[in-house]
Amino acid sequence: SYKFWSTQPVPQFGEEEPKLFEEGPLKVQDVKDIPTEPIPLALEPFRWVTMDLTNDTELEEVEKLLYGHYVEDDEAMFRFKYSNSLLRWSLLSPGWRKEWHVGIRSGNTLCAFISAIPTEMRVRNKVIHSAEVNFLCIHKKLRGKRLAPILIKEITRRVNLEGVWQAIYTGGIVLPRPVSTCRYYHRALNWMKLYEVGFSPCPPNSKPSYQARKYNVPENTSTRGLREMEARDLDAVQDLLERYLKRFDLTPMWDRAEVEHWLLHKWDAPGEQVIWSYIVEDANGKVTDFFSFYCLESSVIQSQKYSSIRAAYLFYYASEVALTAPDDRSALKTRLNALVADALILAKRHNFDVFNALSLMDNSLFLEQQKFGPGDGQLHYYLFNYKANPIHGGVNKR
Ligand code: YNC
Ligand code: MG
Repeated sequence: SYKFWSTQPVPQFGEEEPKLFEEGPLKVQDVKDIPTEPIPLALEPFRWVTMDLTNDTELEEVEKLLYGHYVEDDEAMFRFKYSNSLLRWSLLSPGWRKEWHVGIRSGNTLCAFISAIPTEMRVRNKVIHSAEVNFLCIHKKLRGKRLAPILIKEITRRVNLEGVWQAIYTGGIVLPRPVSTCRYYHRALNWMKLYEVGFSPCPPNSKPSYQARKYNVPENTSTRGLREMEARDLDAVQDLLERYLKRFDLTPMWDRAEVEHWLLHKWDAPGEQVIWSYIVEDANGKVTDFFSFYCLESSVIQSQKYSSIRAAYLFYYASEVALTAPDDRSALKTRLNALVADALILAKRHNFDVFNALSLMDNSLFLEQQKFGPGDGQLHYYLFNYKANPIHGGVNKR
């Protein structure tokens, strides 16, 4: 019953294969066969536009569309609130193309958007030059009009024109057919606020004051050699992350410019920082570990007291412990718990209300011990035009 998705080069439900199959593209095409004109937008008065996100006015328009119309939880209590600086970080990454920032205007009003950025993705032992599609958004008044398939076909056309045939995307809804499924976990840092906005319920048999105390974190970090990551750490972090991610089946492959962008992105004004990255240096000055988290606020749709929640999302991390003692899960568990405990302290210090993580990479080793609780939402990972066996991966969502 997927009218659109059943026509696309994605694995369909009911076609699951019982055992290992050969992985690869579903459909092979040639750039010369890709239309050079946009997909027809039959509906008047709508027209395609390419958004220039280096122009603050146009960036602001995307920010405003998402602010009012992007992803909400099931009960419509919270909505993702992507700041201008977070959008710049997400969409102006190395190799970005203006043509992949696609809007639909009605008159002068931006009423729909979809985007892609280039990324090298490794699926098991194959590295695929691909696109990461994100920020599909249609104005609430235009829902249910089959505009989403048109946006998806148009971004596909623009990506294909660059000779890119595979894509990765994530979503909360089930479509044909997830290659991986993760759950969000939440660790309260400011429990009382999360309680007051309706994010964290008070369990029966508990009291708000007890809950608030349960989620207290120490004042100071405890890992020796922990400090903010700097430009001089780039080579070491790139090397460590690459070796660490080899342990997973679905990962990005970052070159140096991407490591710099994703981990050390600079901000223009106070309050605009999007990414926090830390490294651990041993007595010989060697980088042995690193971790990072980014800031994504959520609007609280109805609250007298608070307009938003400040959430930190665990991003990439790596530890030499996983590589020197690959079979010693307990050593890695100890190390990751120490690192994440410090990440919580740093996030609290930077005024975050909650710390989120997905059930991917080695996160199962610390989620429970660090008092993360499962959220209700699932996040499904999809590959476009690529057939792959089910995966336990390490691709973080932004
Ligand atoms: C979705 N999230 O199933 P069928 S995530 C993909 N991703 O098609 P209409 C989606 N497809 O079932 P509406 C989807 N949501 O008939 C719906 N669909 O086959 C499919 N929400 O279209 C749906 N952002 O226009 C159905 O639906 C068809 O008006 C229905 O619009 C949907 O960014 C949407 O959640 C999501 O703004 C735009 O509800 C709208 O309801 C909305 O009638 C709030 O569409 C915001 C929101 C989605 C966030 C994301 C990743 C998007 C990935 C898109 C797929 C990319 C494929 C790869 C392309 C490059 C290929 C190369 C190479
Ligand atoms: Mg529609």
